Amino acid sequence: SDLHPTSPERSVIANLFEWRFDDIAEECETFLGPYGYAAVQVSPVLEYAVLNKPYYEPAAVRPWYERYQPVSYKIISRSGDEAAFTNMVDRCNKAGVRVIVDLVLNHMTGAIDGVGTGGSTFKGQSDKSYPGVPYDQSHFNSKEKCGTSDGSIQDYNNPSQVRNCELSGLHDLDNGNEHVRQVQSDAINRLIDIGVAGFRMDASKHIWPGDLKAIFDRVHNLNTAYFPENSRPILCHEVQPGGAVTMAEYTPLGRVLEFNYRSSIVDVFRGNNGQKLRWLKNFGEGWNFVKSGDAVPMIDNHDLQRSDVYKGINFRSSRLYKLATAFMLAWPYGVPNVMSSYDWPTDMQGDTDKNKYMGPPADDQQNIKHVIRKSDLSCEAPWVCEHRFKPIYSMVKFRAVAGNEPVANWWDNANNAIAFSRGSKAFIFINNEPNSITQTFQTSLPGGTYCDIITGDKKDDSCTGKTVKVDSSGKTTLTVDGSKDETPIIAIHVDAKI
Ligand code: LAG
Ligand code: CA
Repeated sequence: SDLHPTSPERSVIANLFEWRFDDIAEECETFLGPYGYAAVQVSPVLEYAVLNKPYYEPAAVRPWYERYQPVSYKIISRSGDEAAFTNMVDRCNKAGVRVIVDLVLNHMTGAIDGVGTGGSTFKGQSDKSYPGVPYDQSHFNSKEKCGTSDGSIQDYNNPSQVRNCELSGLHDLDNGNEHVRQVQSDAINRLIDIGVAGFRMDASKHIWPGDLKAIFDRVHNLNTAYFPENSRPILCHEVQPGGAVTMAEYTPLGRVLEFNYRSSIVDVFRGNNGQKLRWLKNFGEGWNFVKSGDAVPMIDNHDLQRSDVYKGINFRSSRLYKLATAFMLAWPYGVPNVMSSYDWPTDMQGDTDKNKYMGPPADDQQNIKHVIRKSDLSCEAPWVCEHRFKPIYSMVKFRAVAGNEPVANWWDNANNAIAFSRGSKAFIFINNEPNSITQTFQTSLPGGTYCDIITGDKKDDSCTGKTVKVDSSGKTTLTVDGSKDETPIIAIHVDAKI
């Protein structure tokens, strides 16, 4: 994929939400690289407000969302300082894993005064003053320019409000201002020169596409210590659905996170409104999603796992999460983003989790705790490490082996069981029915014995899980029990032939 031009078979992003830089570096070397991930997404790295007290909660725990309130463009965060960041980027690149940084250009803090993670003071309440950049009032969109009574976005059908007014009370930068463009492109260039490959563009919907273009027109090519000459950064724009602003306005500027893909996957796998897996046959552009080459599909992200705690599909519904992610990874569409989370104790009041603000696992000084990896490859709670779930990392490999091969041999039971091949390289059978199904399939794979990558690994000439026999005509008979199997999938590929 274009995500990884030098190893195009790699096409999956692991989103290590709130991880420390030193842990990410180790993860690149010991897991993401060896298991074939293309890139790691890193939480915002530029200085942001230290929020000691979440708005309704006197607890000492710092909320994750402070990272979305920038204070300056120095590289310093709860994940580590500039030296730790630079070290991580170097080690990840050398492990073949590209680094994508979550980048907040739309706004600074809300209406508070305080200190940032790097010690920069700021005044967002009395004034709009961020001396660490520096920014003053003149660099922000005024209430007059925004045009609403309180300066916040009130009408999502009005594109000017969406771009020029405040999102959740966060002071809205004028990205058309020359100084703003200059300091933002300078900050991006520092990240690029360190060796970053691209950005998850926070709140792109709230920035005029022309301003984003002007800023990125000033941005360097990627660092040639790691990337081919003339490589440009990959951008993954966040354009949430709803209102007048569309994803299509941003696809000329890079990829977009496909929110419609995600909501459709949730409906299909949860069976909402009678939806069925068999409808996935033409999933992707056939469902009016953006073009595959413009898309970053996902099942979950840090916002959705908090807003749709039990309605969405995430680690709290881990069986469904594995099924849906396995489908996403098997299906040739876009460059998928796999969320990797930490757990927190939810406190549901109706559909709302009162504890959704809770930041990452931290010690008494609020330093983020290290991730502890166990010998079975899982992580010690509360780190969840979805990207290390067996079916998920196995399907990352499946996707790499399948390469650009098209979907073939589609089969469905007219309901919630499906199967398909990727050319003659790989084959998957997913049974999301509450019962067992035995079926003979054409796989188009060469005859032989294969290791089912969901339950096992190929070790020398044997398999630690189920084996699958494919006859000389490419046929195989498989049983998957949707009521019993831990992950009701069988998946095989030519690299797992024994
Ligand atoms: C995003 N994408 O467009 C992020 O994915 C999302 O996580 C960010 O919101 C949002 N845009 C702004 O970058 C998060 C929290 C908000 C939080 C905000 C800033 O979901 O709840 O707002 O980050 O920290 C918080 C309070 C608000 C308050 C605001 C300003 O929750 O109640 O109005 O701060 O003080
Ligand atoms: Ca804006």
